[in-house]
Amino acid sequence: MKLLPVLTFAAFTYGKIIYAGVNESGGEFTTNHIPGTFGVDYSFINKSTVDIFVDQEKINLFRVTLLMERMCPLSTGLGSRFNETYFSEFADAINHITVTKGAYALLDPHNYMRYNDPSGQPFTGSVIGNSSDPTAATTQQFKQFWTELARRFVRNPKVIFGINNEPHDMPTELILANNQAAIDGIRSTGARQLILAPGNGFTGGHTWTQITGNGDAPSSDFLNKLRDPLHNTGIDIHEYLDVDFSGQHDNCTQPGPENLAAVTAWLKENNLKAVLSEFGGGNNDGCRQALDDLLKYLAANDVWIGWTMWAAGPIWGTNSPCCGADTGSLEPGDLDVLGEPNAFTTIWKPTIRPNIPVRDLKRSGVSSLQ
Ligand SMILES: *[C@@H]1O[C@H](CO)[C@@H](O)[C@H](O)[C@H]1NC(C)=O
Ligand SMILES: *[C@@H]1O[C@H](CO)[C@@H](O)[C@H](O)[C@H]1NC(C)=O
Ligand SMILES: *[C@@H]1O[C@H](CO)[C@@H](O)[C@H](O)[C@H]1NC(C)=O
Ligand SMILES: *[C@@H]1O[C@H](CO)[C@@H](O)[C@H](O)[C@H]1NC(C)=O
Ligand SMILES: CC(=O)N[C@H]1CO[C@H](CO)[C@@H](O)[C@@H]1O
Repeated sequence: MKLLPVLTFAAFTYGKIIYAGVNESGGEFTTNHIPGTFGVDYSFINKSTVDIFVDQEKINLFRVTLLMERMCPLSTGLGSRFNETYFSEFADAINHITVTKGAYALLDPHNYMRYNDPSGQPFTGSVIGNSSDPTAATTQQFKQFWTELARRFVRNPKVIFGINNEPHDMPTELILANNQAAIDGIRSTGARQLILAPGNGFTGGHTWTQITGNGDAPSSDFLNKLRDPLHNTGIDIHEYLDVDFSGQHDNCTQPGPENLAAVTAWLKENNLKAVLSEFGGGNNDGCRQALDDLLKYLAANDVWIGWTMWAAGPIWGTNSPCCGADTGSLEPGDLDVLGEPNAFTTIWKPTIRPNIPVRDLKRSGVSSLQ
């Protein structure tokens, strides 16, 4: 992909990142203890943290994780019957972000498009819609789940519906079918908000146009076939910068811009937009440079409308959500495992903060692609 050096009409929309923020991870923690105890096994946000990010960092988007086995207990299965306790804890977090603070919240069922055994995520649990697996939740049940979740937020313009976190190792046709069912369910409620749809291969940007898993078709073959009557659905992409794209190594050896070139071209060809809803890098100069390159690339290509970095969250403690022990989380005030300042100080402040387009960010109105 080459940027045209000439001034065209497109040049005026150059750099239109309208969402910037952080993952709030915790609602999905301790997957071997379901339902678990709020505040111990899982928790959604620390409200003070959200306040810091909105008031001081001026971001406008939080991606908030939930676990579908907690929202829909196994005893009643995936669908429209919610655990009202878990829902109210989740809704309290979403309302703090959206109503109290006026930011946008990306609802993220953190389930890898699987349901019934999250204990060994990302690999356990039946693939949703696997008709050869009698214990699998059906695509129809997934639609009922999304219909119910959307119904409960239909009057909140500041939510964004993230269909699911990181599908992988399943037929790409089935990801399309499950995504379409979710879109149909959401729109059946009258909800008009932005929807983000994931692809295969952990929704990785670098493999978007390639076969992943054991011969699963490229996401690019199918994800351009989604139908949304409101034309308010975008693509949800993840991209880490370490050797195997896992976000588990200290060093950034993957060039973000080159690795995203093919998906960027595909988005342009198909007139689609995308949000990079997970990315990260470690606490070293190489990663700080690589992260800066990545965010500048997103800003320079107007098919990218937003990003959320992985991850803040109230119960990471000294753990590193990403990229080496000395990285730590993005939760302000927490330390890393060495007792040193975490990524909020060492990575966010020097590298991410200067890339937040504070004046361009969307602050009001129904979540949308522009
Ligand atoms: C929430 O964040 C604030 C500000 O960083 C901190 O003082 C407080 O201890 C945190 N609360 C919990 C329960 O982690
Ligand atoms: C609902 O969630 C609460 C809070 O996690 C939990 O205590 C309760 O056992 C759950 N109920 C069911 C049926 O899973
Ligand atoms: C679907 O279920 C069958 C039977 O359990 C299993 O062999 C197959 O691997 C499953 N497919 C996927 C994509 O998980
Ligand atoms: C990471 O990069 C540093 C600095 O270039 C280097 O010294 C170190 O060996 C690298 N670590 C790994 C695991 O490659
Ligand atoms: C790269 C990274 O940190 N990924 C994490 C995403 O979040 C889940 C838990 O929700 C972790 O298991 C992953 O390691």
